[in-house]
Amino acid sequence: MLRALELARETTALASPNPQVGCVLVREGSILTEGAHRYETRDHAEIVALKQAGDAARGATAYVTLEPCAHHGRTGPCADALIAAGVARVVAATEDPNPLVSGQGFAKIRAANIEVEVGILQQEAHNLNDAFAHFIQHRTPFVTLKAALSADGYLAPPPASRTATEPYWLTGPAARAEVQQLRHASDAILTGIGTVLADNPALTDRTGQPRRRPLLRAILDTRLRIPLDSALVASAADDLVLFTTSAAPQEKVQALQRKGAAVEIIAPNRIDLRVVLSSLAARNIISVLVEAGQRLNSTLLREDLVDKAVLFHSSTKLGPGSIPFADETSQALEARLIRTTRAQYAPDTCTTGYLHDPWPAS
Ligand code: AOF
Ligand code: ZN
Repeated sequence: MLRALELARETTALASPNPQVGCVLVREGSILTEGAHRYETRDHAEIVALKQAGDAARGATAYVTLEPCAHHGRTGPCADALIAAGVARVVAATEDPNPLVSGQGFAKIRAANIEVEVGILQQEAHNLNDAFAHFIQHRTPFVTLKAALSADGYLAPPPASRTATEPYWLTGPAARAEVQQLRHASDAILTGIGTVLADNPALTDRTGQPRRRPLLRAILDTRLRIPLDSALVASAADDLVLFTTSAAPQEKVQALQRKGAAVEIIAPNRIDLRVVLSSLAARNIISVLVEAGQRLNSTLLREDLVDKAVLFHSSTKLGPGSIPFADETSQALEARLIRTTRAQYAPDTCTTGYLHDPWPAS
């Protein structure tokens, strides 16, 4: 199962909007074949492994990180394929949270008199598919709020003390490399115009690792103030969407569209975050990473739209007058998190936790 999880992990950015799934076929204590699901090539993990095994799959044990499917989607049911191949036993890490599948894949396999064991390394399997579990049940993206905080809980020095329009780095290279991994694992990144004007960020995935579609950069900009020469607009290539209102000047809308940005007018005068998330869901975006300032952080938290928080802590103090994390302090947020874990990205530390567990209770 550890190997199956590793195979699934290798499909980061290659499986969405489907789950990351790995499968290992084992016979007489040794690995026969392996498979993982990639969205582009359609075959589910089990099918990839079964095709390579051929007749040798008869009598084998299939280790899968997710319940084999029982439905007809872009492919036929994996449960049927496992039965037809004569597999003797199926070991799964967790049930499929997809209402079309959950429990039915196992039921089909058991009905064919094949032994089924569920729950091996379940937590690890859950961690891998938080976004999928959330999306498939609610049809809105899983929202992760990331922030880098000073020792006294601020996001950045006071605006007046800053000279150049470039990002202010509180955390070191190790923490910033981890942020790149978070971007790589996300379908979209979301920020507000305040951050764009203050930092001129690129908001790109610079890991160099393959992804099946570009990281979608989504910006909330009520009056469409984004500069035409900003790093975001300069690098737009069907991967930049600006959510705005009818307060946006028509000439600016057209100028931005000419530069390859999509402009979406959300409502007459206010950007409703639920509408933004629905619009992203309509684009098959299952995970959104928020890298924003005080205002968007506050609104998302107030409207209970944050599912997971990743808070990097630097030992630098910024002092009073600096930019707060949100209306809620980062300590207050941390106290509300569940399933909290801590990690070191020397010299910084990182606290991760959930506000909502995306997995159905088992
Ligand atoms: C599996 N093995 O490797 C994956 C599964 O449209 P389809 O046919 O690709 O079906 C997608 C659904 O199948 C997805 O929502 C999830 O429930 C399940 N994914 N199932 O047996 C796999 N990727
Ligand atoms: Zn399947």
